[in-house]
Amino acid sequence: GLSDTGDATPPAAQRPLVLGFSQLGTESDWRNANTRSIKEAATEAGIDLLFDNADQSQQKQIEAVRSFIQRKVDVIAIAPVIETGWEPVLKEAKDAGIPVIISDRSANVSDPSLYVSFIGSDFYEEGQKAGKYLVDKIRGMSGPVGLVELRGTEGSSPSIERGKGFRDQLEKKKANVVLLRSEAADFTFEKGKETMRRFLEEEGANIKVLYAHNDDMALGAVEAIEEYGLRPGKDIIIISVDGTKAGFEMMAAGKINCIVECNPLLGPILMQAVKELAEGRQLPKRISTPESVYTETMAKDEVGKRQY
Ligand code: GYE
Repeated sequence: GLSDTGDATPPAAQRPLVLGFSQLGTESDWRNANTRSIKEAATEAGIDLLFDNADQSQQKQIEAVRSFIQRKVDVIAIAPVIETGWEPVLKEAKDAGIPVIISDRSANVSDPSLYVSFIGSDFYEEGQKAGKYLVDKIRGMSGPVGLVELRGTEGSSPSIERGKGFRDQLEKKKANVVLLRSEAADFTFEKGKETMRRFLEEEGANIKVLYAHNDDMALGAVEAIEEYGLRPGKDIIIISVDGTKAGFEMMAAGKINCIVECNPLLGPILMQAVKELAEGRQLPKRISTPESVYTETMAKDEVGKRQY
């Protein structure tokens, strides 16, 4: 009830928690599913969400975090567009006594006390899974098999790690491949299409495999391949990452051969973490979500079950 001291401010436990979330952009279906998941989970958990979309700009993300600090939110969460450059603003949050959760993409910091937990996927493992599929798929093909790669945003942890895990796996298995072209296409459909069109103009039918760091770029590339007069999924093996509904539909149509899943539905885990922090509990430094690999033969059964 109301205190007789005349102080109208309710005790902390009765106030809704306030979470400031800096989202990096709207580049892909994965991202939009991630945003939806966070907004829905906040509503469901009764957490006040201050949501800021930074349009791929780290500077805007830093400004958003500063405004969250000024507004004295309870917890800050950041999905970092690129890996580096976060130390100063994380230090500002720490000095203000506000815990920071890194979500989705990782941030490279030398002082691990600058954030409480990283909630997101193991992108290196995703790259390894993609490499493993490729090695099995090209077994028996006469080589060297021509490969092209559409990388994600330059400097982003998923692009760096998906590239590394993939390369390490190919090397380990001594895969008989030759990397013809590799370019950043920013995780977008348009850039994926445009870049694949250029790859085809330059390398033509030498291209036997495409590894795309996400579904949106793979879907753009499918269009470019068809316009060029080749058959995606047949003339060119396509391996992608994410597992969006649109990606699965393309795989069910036989135009994508393999999708390594990356789960964007991080909202409920994030809200749980925010609540636990508010209760003074310690979070594990690393929280990851279970993920699978899907191939053509499974696509038809799975496509109807996709939530994003
Ligand atoms: O794979 C891609 C998105 O950071 C894991 O970003 C995320 C990646 C995702 O644009 O589609």
